[in-house]
Amino acid sequence: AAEKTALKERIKRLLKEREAVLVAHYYVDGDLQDLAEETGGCVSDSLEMARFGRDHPAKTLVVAGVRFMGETAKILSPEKRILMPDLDATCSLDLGCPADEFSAFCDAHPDRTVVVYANTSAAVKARADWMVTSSIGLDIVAHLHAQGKKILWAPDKHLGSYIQKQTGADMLLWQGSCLVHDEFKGIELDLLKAEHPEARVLVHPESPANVVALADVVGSTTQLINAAQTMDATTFIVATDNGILHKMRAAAPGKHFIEAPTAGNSATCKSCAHCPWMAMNGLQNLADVLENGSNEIHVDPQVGKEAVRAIDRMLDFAA
Ligand code: CIZ
Ligand code: SF4
Repeated sequence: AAEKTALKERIKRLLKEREAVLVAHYYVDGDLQDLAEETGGCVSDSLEMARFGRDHPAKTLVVAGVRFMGETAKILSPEKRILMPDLDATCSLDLGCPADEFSAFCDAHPDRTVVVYANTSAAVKARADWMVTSSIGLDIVAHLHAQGKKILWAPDKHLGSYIQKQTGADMLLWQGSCLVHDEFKGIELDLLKAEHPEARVLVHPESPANVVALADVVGSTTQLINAAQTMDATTFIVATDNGILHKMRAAAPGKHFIEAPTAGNSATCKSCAHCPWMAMNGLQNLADVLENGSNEIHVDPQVGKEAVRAIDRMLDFAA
């Protein structure tokens, strides 16, 4: 514990010395979320992380999250230095949607408006008309559908089919999934609900349809935290990365949170609902990158220029 405190103090000092600001996702270790908050940085979902980083005057942003979040920060602020605790922290959605295959898919369907989720590489965003996050994807697709547009959606098939059902839009779906949310199980969730009839169920739409069907609230991380805070209930079952519980407990003190069951919930694996790539962010590697200025994110400037259009469309829509 003494070691941890020393490490945190060192990080705070380095952030000041380097004139850097820490931006952390809800799914990373609670210590990093606390540090971001205490040092004037930001803890949030990927949409808010991107906006905060763009608008903050610091010349260096340290992004505690996964690679696409660092890339998005770089695309929005090419003049800033973006560092990440571990450059190998990726995402199964990003990995499952290689730019060359995706580009060929788009070429085969030129009549469709290309909408991609934030969890993609810079090169995939460069091929898209729109980038969306889970907090705003539904509204943007509804807007495009109202204009009579047909949509090509990538990469998350669960989020895509959820949005398709809600909006009635014509959507062609790439078949990607999040390795964390894909593990939530409807049958087990139904049993857990029966054990806790008073509980409200909060589900992120990257989860399978039979899990989403059992939800009281379906939403992005920020929307789920708001629901936990404002809903008139004291017990919640939560189907998203369990890193979010840190913020939920702080936002809704006195309330009780239960992790939704995953395939791996067993005697050997009590909490499988945690992203292995988010978990690569820690105090030690954060301190190291601040000390050395290592692990800088680079995006090809031409790719960045093409990708920023899809992101700016979303930000303008959100404004
Ligand atoms: O699952 C993720 O990586 C999420 C929810 C990212 C985000 O949009 O904040
Ligand atoms: Fe990707 Fe899922 Fe990890 Fe989010 S939780 S970064 S969607 S693998």
